[in-house]
Amino acid sequence: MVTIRLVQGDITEQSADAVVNAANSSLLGGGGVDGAIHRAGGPEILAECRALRASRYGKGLPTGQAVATTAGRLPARWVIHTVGPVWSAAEDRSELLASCYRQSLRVARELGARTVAFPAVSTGVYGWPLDDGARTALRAVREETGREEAAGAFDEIRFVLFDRRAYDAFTEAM
Ligand code: AR6
Repeated sequence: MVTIRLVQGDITEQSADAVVNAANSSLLGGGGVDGAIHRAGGPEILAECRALRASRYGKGLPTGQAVATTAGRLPARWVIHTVGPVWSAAEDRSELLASCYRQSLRVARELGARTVAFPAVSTGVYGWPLDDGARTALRAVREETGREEAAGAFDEIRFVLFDRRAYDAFTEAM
C-alpha cells in the first residue's frame, strides 16, 4: 500500500528517490520550485535539460508531460520535470494538471523510484487556485497509484507544500 503524505517545507531539502519539478516547456529553468531546484541541485541538471532540448524535446516539453534527469546535488536520485498548465478561468485545463501527476508517476515507475516528492504544480506563477489544485493532485495520484500496473511500485508519495496555506489546502482536500 502506498502512503500519501503531506509535509510543509522546501522540496529541495527532501530525501526521496525522485523529486518533481514544476518546470516550463523550455526546461531551461525559471522561478519558484524550478529556480530552487536548479540552484540547489547545481549545473548537472541544466546540462541534462539542455541535452533533452537538443534531442527528444527540440520544441520543448509539452504541457502535461514529464521527463527525468539527474538530481545533481539534491538528496534525491532523479528530478522529474513536468509542465503544468497556466490557470484559465475560461477553459477547463484540469485534465492537463492531472496529467502532470500521472505522467510523473509513470516516469517514476519506469525508473524504479519508490518514493516521490511533488510540489503543488501550477499553484504559484501559473496561478492555479490552491484548493482546486490540491483536489486535482490528490485525485490524480490516487488514480494512478491505484492502477493495476502500479501495484507495489511505490512506497510513498509526498506532497511538499511550501507554506501553511498550501499545506492547509491539501489537508482539507485529503
Ligand atoms: N518547495 C516547495 N514548494 C515550493 C517551493 C519550494 N522550494 N518554491 C515554491 N513552491 P511555482 P508553477 C510552491 O511558481 O505555478 C517557474 O518559473 C509555490 O508556493 O514554482 O507550476 C517555472 O519555470 C506554489 O504553491 O510553479 C514555470 O515558468 C508551488 O510551489 C512556472 O514557474 C508551485 O509554484 C511554473 O509555475
